[in-house]
Amino acid sequence: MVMDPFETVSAVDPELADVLARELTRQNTTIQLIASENFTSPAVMAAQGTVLTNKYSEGYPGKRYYGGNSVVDDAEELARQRVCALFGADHANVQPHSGANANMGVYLALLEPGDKVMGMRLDQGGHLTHGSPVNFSGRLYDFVAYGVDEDTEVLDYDVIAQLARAERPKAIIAGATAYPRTIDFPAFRRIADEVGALLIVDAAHIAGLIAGGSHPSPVPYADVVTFTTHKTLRGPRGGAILCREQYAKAIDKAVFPGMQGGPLMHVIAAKAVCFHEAAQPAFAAYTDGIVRNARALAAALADEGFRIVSGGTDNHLMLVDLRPFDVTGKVAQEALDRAGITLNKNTIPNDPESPFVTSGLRIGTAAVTTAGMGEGEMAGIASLIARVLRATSDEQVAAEVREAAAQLCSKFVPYPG
Ligand code: DSN
Repeated sequence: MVMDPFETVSAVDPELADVLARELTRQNTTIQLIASENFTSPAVMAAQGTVLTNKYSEGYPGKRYYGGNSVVDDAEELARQRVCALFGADHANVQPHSGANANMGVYLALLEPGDKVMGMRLDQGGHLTHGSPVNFSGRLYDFVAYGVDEDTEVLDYDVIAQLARAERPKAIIAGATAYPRTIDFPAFRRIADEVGALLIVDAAHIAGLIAGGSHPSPVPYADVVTFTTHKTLRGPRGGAILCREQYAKAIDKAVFPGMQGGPLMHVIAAKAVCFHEAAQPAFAAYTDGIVRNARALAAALADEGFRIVSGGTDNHLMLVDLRPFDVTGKVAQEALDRAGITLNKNTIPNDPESPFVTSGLRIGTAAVTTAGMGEGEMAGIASLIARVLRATSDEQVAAEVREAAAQLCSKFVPYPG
C-alpha cells in the first residue's frame, strides 16, 4: 500500500513522472505566496493515492445506489463527523468537488432561478460564484453587488444594510477571495434578519483560520457555510458545506443527485485526514503563525514603500497597491515568477486597470508558514519583492533574487526527500 509515487509513476510513465518531479522541485525551491494555496501534509496526499479512487458511491453513507460501499461509508462518515465537530455545525456535506461546486449546490438547494441575491463585487474581493456575469451564478440569479468603502477600503456594514433594505434579496453571500480584514458575521446576520434574507457565508479562504481560532466563526450566524479544504485548512483540493439541520436534506439532494455524480471517495478520505489534523492543538499555533506572518509581511512591504490596501491585514492575506512602484500587477507577477517568487496579480478596490493587468498583488502567508518560516523571514521576502519590482526587466536582479529565494527555501523545504 505504501508506494513512492514518483517511482511508481516513473516505472510506467517516465514522461509524466518528470513533470511531477519538476513541480516538486518548483514547490521546494521557490517562495509560494499565493493566498489560496498551501502545502498539504504527506498523510493528506497519501490518502488520495489509495484504492478509494476505485469506488463508485453515488448517494450518502447507508444510502448508496451501488453495492460494496460499507467500507467507504466509514470514510465519509468520519469526514462528516469530524468537520461538524471542528466547526460546531449541525450538518455537513463533504462531497462538493470544489468551492464553486459547494456554492452551486447551496444555490440549487435554497434559491430559484431569477431570485435576487447580494454578493461581494469580484473586483473588490468577491468570487466568480458570487454573481459574476460570466459565471452560472450571474446568469441564473439576479445578483446585486456590494463593495468596500472608497476611502477605508473595508466593508461598511451600514451601506450594505441600506442596499439590502432597498433590494430585499432572498440571500446574502458574505465571504471573499481577496479581503484582508476580519468579516463581521454578526453584522451580516443582523442585516439578513432585517430584510428576511438567508445568510450564506463562503469561508473558502478563512476556513483554516476559523478552525484554528484565528478568525471569528460564521457558523453560529450563517444558515449555510461553504468552504474549500485546500487553502488555509491545508487539506486536499475540494469543497464542503456546513448547514443548519433544517437545510440538510435540501443541500444533500442538491449536491447529489442535483449537480454531481459519484463522489471522489479518495478525496473525501483525505478531507477526513485534514479535519483530524486541523483539530489538533498544533493547528491553532499554525494559524496564529499565518496571521502573524501576514502582519509582518504587510508591515515590511509598507516599509519598502508599497501601499497596503486598507492599511494592513487581519488574516492570511494582503493586497498590495503597486502604483507607487509604477508597475502593473501583470508585469509584477511575471517578474517575480522569473525571480522565484510565486504570487498573483489582483485588482485592488477601484482599480483603474483591467482584471488581466491590475494595479495590485495578492499575497498570502499560509504556505510559507507551513514550510516553517516566521516573522523574521517575512522581512527578507519583502525586500526580495521590492528589489525585483524596482527593476522588473533586469535579468541580473531576477537571477540574484532567484538564488536568494532558493537559499531561503533550502532552510524551509516543504517536502524534503
Ligand atoms: N481561485 C481561488 C483563489 O485564488 O482565491 C478562488 O476560487
